[in-house]
Amino acid sequence: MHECEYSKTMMCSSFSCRFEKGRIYTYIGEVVVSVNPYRAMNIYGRDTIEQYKGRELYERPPHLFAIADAAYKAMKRRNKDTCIVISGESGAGKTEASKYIMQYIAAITNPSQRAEVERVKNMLLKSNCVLEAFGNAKTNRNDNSSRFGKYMDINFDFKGDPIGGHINNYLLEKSRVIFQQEGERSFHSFYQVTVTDAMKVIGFTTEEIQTVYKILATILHLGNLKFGSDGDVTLIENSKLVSVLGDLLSTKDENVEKALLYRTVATGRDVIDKQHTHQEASYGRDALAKAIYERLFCWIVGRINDIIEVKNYDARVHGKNTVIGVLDIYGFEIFQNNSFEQFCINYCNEKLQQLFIQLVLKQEQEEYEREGIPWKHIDYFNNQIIVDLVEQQHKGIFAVLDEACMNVGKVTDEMFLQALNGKLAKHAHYTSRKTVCVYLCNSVGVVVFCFSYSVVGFIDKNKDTLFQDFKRLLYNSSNPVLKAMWPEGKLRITEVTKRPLTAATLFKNSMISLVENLASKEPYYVRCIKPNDVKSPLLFEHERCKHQVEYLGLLENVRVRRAGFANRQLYPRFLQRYKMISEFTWPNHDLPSDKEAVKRLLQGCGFEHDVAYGKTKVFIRTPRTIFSLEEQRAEMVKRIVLFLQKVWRGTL
Ligand code: AD9
Ligand code: MG
Repeated sequence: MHECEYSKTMMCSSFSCRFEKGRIYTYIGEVVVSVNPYRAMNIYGRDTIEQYKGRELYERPPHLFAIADAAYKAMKRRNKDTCIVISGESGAGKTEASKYIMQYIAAITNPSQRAEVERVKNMLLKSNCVLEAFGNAKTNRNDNSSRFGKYMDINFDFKGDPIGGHINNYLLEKSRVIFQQEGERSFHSFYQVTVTDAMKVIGFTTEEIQTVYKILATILHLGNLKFGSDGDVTLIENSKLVSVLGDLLSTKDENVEKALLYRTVATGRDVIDKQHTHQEASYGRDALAKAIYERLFCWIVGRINDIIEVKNYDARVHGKNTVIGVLDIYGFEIFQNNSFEQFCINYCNEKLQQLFIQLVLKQEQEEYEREGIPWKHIDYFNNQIIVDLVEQQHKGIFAVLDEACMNVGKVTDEMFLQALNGKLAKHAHYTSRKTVCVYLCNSVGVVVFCFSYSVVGFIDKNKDTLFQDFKRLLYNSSNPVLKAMWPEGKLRITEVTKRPLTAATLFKNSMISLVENLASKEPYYVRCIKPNDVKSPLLFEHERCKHQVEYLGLLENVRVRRAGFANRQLYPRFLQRYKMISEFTWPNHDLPSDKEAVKRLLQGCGFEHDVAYGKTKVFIRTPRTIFSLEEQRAEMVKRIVLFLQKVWRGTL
């Protein structure tokens, strides 16, 4: 067996053994690997929170709470912005992990129970329910799949208590409102009413909530709207729906009908109404349904941001406020039929993978250099080539797509595919086998994954055209909440000149700024693994796991770790924790420095071979050494307690 294959098999066996014992978390260095247990686990309660609060990473068994605590401590002690990046494929447990992390942070902060901080914490937690209702849906991979990307900043004051937050949302899969693959559903919001409670609690007004319902109803009715033809004239078959839509959108029925059947075009100085063909009218109706849902979602995020934003905090008085960012984005997904949305989602994951590789290696390397520890470079597959293939200016797939969309006249998806073939035929990671498929090959180590996408729909989804007439219709609504969602509708036809940015460009730009933002913070990672496709708490499929180990780059992660050190601690901190296990350091040492004292302690325990001494920190190669130190410490604590009890009782 190839060495790489063997290592993967071993890694999966270890995850599998731990999974069977209910140990769903494992560390690779400071990265937490989480295997979805698909059952309720009794490991998130108050008692567990207490065990992890303020502890160092290796002092307790691997847990999400330990990572959350590490990010929190780094932020509080060093006044540093940190972030927790959660990745893994669809259904692997990212959203659940992000919620536990937030719950942990909420539980360990605000010991003095300040009312305002409690209010903020409550808002931050409740906002999740609202976002999930509107942005999540049942897919064939996950019953509660996030169909948008979410990055949430939590702001803290100088005491380390939450004072507000901000959410950035990324590319909602809005096509879901008009089409779902077999076995899937539209967004939860179309099936639930219990949302409303959470919306009320976080401060949406009754008028706002009513408008939300009206928009959902509009989308459902649009789904039933049918067009017919009378000769050359396009008609609405079930015209009664027009007045229903008029009521829901608080606008005149005839305006609704006109916007559905005509578009206003400027030809020179003249403005004329051009009738839609049957096909154009259907396209317009679907585009409207998608656009109003997307606009609703963005508006909800905006309202939540208004509610949770930091208020009344003067940095000059209270000091800098610091941030922990939590990223929960849609995971890699490959369905039977993959389209533009999957292409964007998977590109986003490639970008995050790139950041992971760079930061994990870079940080490691920098720390060894800073501390004067010898370091040997580790080779790894750099997926920058895949990221470039998608996003590079002029040559990347997005650029070719944008160019195709800019052409005047009818551009088809097939023409786009031909343009891609012309530009990328020789690219090592691109093949196009069938007429409608693009294969993006991501080679990690020796294995090559081919992700294939159908180009059908790429042009339309990228152009993302919504006729101006709809924007004007909605802006002219007498419902002020709805009107406020469509500010660009106030432009007259002759004033609209700028071509809007394409969906791909908007997404690319938002991904670039997301990665810049993450790179500016100290990152902590949670890598989620999905053990099986049937949501079973009992089944661990090794092949599936190996596949994920591969594309999450966990082997590289381990290699870096193996060549490096599992744990590092500042000398004074190390002594504070373990000084009681050595006669040279307990209760105090008389050596020239803490570094010398740590050396003496470790020599005495026989761990000399497993450590290296940096300028300010001791580096420990294997977790086993830490566990052994912890055991010796626990034994010593027990003995000291017994001794003290005897002293108190006077029985010594
Ligand atoms: V997607 O990319 O948004 O489609 P996620 O977010 O990775 O996906 P999610 O967190 O939604 O997956 O987890 C899927 C399901 O697994 C949840 O609905 C739970 O039923 C189950 N799950 C995940 N993590 C845990 C856990 N720690 N404990 C118990 C869990 N169940
Ligand atoms: Mg999710």
